[in-house]
Amino acid sequence: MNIVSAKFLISCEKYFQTQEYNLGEIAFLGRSNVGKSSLINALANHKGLAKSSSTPGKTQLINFFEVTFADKNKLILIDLPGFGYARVSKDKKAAWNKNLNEFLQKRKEIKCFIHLIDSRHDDLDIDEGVYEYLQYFMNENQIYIKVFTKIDKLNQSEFSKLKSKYKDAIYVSSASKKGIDKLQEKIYEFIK
Ligand SMILES: Nc1nc2c(ncn2[C@@H]2O[C@H](COP(=O)(O)OP(=O)(O)OP(=O)(O)O)[C@@H](O)[C@H]2O)c(=O)[nH]1
Ligand SMILES: [Mg+2]
Repeated sequence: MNIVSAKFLISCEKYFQTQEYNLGEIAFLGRSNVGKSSLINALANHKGLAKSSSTPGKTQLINFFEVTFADKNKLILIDLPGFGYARVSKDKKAAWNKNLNEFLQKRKEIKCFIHLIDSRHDDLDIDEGVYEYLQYFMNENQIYIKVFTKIDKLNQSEFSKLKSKYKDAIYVSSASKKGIDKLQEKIYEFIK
């Protein structure tokens, strides 16, 4: 099912500033520069909806977007600040971590946590333990999906190797649009 329209709703710094929408929500998380904002734009087929940049640390707030599928069903996509962004002060980093942590734990409307991993670097320390961290507070209505990004950067043999290593993952390129339809189908399952 295709997404036919998308709109920005709100940016928040922390959980208590968020609003209720009574829609299923999908959260995109992963390290800075992995391609979260670009993936939201590719899914929504809307360039410039979420702000992306080649400089890490672009997304600094929790951003809510509403997308509408061809059959009029709607979902919320949530773009998050990347973790591991180093070029801010220690205090700011600690505050971000606290805000992000609280948001992920309390926002029970999130039906799906999409963990983005750069397909060229599937073994970074920063991605280790993300699943375990989420498991501490996820409930039975929430699921976790690994999505490998930037697959346009892999050659055929690298791609085959990665695919055989993570059989349940989804593989996408926001640049070539490969795998975007598959991810659209997957998130459509979380319509309320
Ligand atoms: N080749 C290629 N580049 C991509 C792809 N997706 C994103 N990029 C590039 O990667 C860079 C980072 O993309 P963003 O979408 O801003 O990444 P982000 O995860 O939102 O980063 P933060 O907001 O800093 O956490 C940009 O230069 C994008 O153009 C992709 O599928 N292929
Ligand atoms: Mg971003």
